[in-house]
Amino acid sequence: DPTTKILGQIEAGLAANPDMIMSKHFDLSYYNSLSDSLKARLLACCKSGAENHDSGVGVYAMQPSDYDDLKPYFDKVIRDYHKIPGEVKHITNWDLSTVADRLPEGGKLDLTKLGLGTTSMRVRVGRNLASYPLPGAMTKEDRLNMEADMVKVFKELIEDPAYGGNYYSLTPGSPFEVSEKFYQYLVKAHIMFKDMAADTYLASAGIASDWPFGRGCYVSADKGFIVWVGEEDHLRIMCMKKATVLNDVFDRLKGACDTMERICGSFAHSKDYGYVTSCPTNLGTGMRASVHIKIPKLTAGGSDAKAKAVARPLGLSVRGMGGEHTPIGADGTVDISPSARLQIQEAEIICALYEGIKNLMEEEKKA
Ligand code: ADP
Ligand code: CIR
Repeated sequence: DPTTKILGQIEAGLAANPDMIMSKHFDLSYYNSLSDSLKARLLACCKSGAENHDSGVGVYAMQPSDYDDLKPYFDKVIRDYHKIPGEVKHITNWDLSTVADRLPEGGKLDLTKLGLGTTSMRVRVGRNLASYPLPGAMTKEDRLNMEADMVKVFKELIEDPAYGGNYYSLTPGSPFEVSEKFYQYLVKAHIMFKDMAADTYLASAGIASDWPFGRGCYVSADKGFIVWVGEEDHLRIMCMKKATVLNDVFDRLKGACDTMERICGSFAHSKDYGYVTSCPTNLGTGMRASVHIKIPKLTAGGSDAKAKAVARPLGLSVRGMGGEHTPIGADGTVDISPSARLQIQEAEIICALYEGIKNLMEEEKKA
């Protein structure tokens, strides 16, 4: 019986990895109090951690309403991961004038003031459409329909001189289909996402199912504005630029998100938790603001261990040159981003990135 099997896997997961957030907060008496349909929904969310005992989190939402409908469970998961002691009440705020005291004079977060030159900067947000199940519960037909809906949105952008550009699809037979070679070029250029089927956590959750159907990305004419379709969230909306002023990518993303939300209709949102994302780690802002910076001393010997240990108390995450779970650059270049996503405002995240880079550069000098 599949229910008995997954309950057994959750119990075994707790024994194998007592720190995994999914199994740590799984309460059998809460589970037993639920209707049959909510029971099935809760187990579907827990499947990735049940099958992968090395998960840190182990849970993904399957429906936009899961966080609210299964709140007694998800609230514990969310508060544990995001280290929020009290009630979660997320607020969205992109207005940099509200953080004026944290901005340098003139309001520009200019990396030349920190001694850096041209730097690769990127800010992304995860967004989901309220009209489809989240990626883990989508059928192949849902994935193809959602991509078709998005192609209509991108046609509007492509015709708008402020955006222009192209849509590239991985769907076999799509009129926008690109070759395997061009897809690999897009991945290397940091434009397109990696093959999801290779990620066992996403595969167990059903998020990588039907790969590569319904997957693609829109790229603006100047390549600075990109929208992923069909990765861990329905949409990952991002701005990228090699320059020195963080405001450039942040301000452009704010405008582009407003445009997307106007054309798509409102995105999936929770009253308490903000923007809904598949993974509870991204909930709230769904935002990751990153730079590629060189810290050769903190990465001496090719290991990221020291950099991670120094970055953690500064509220920063360290990733590799191809994103999460990839190696750092041979010259000591890493991907740095503020770790917080929830109960922090968008305007605060971009300040935290600037302050974080400053602090990390000081640690690099001392090392
Ligand atoms: P996400 O940021 O959406 O959580 P990843 O960590 O896997 O996902 O990164 C996705 C892609 O974005 C990777 O190719 C990664 O190298 C690229 N990337 C992230 N930050 C930057 C940056 N500051 N400059 C250039 N590319 C970046
Ligand atoms: C885990 O629990 O380790 C995986 N499910 C990944 C969790 C981190 N979230 C993410 O990459 N979005």
